[in-house]
Amino acid sequence: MKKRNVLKAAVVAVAALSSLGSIAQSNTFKIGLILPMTGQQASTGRQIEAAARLYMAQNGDTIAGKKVELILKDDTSVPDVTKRLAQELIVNDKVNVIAGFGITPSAFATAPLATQSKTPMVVMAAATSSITEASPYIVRTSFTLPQAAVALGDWTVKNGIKKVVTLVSDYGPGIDAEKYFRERLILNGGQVTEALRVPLRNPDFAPFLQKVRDLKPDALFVFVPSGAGAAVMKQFLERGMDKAGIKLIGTGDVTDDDQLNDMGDGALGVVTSHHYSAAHPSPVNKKFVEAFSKANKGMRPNFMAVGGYDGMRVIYEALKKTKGAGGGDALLAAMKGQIFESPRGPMYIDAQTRDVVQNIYLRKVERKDGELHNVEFDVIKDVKDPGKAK
Ligand code: VNL
Repeated sequence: MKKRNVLKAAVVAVAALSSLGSIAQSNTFKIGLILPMTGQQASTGRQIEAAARLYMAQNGDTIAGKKVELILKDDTSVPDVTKRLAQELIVNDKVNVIAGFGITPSAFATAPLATQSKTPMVVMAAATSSITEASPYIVRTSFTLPQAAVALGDWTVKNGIKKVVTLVSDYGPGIDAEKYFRERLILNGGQVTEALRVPLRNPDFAPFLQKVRDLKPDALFVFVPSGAGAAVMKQFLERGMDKAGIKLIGTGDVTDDDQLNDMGDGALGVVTSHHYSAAHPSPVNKKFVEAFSKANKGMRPNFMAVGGYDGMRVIYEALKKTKGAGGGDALLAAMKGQIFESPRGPMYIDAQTRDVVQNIYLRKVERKDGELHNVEFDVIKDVKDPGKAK
């Protein structure tokens, strides 16, 4: 008898606990943020984490009656690790959204899990065009390499640069950059005299740059991922390639705001195309840069930070719109078509492709208020990913 009562009590206690558990769970909204916090792409993780935390500090952590919880995981930019972490976040932590994804292979490795579990996946960094096609649950707030590269392909020939050597990291975004820059250059009457690809992991730029110096093109077009630009710049200058009359151009990843101010005067005059500059002259951006810097010991936000900040906004607004009810499909629907002013300028999430549509700026490195900046001098408005038309 006694034993049975104890058992009964235990059953009741467990039932109470589990219903408490489900109440607690339904009152929290969990975002699983997977980023490279260590390893070669650590600066991307640092920038995006800082931006996500800033967004939460500015907008509160209770939305539609739910407590927003950010669960940060370090994937060290190894795709198998990204996938395992995403699986744990979805199955064990029961997150409502997964976000982050520092590099393309990490995003591709995780996409099938988003589809299977119907979990919205907000890509804040990775920028290969085809990523959004890997799952109908992917929404992107960063950019695509074709978006950035096409604008520069137009600018180059118009500015008397005809013969170009391309140098890209040998994976998704590099291949996109090479292809779309080249197509546009040729369309305008220019020529790619050599296309060089360097490994993503532990690249040694020296032999490639030596080759470029011998080829003596009008310009060297570069795509390397965020964090690798300073090494390219240093070796480019050490070889005196600027003095030999070779211009350095590229997508804005090479003059990354995270590193630009430490690159020295040799970087002055480098022209790039991109969607974000910390020097973008809008009140919204000034406020963003100031708040970011203040919250992070003077750190300057780069294009990764803005992808993280806007990604949080897209998630928050979707949560507001669905009033915290509904699952992944409702959230995803509320993410599609969002239109707003980002620190980068106006942008929206294309409802069909779930990809970002935004302005692409041409910028030149200049000294401004004593610091090196990507100063915008031209804009191509509302650029859709050119990769999607194919
Ligand atoms: C990627 C594209 C990564 C652009 C980057 O930095 C970048 C990517 C880490 O898709 O892997 O600047």
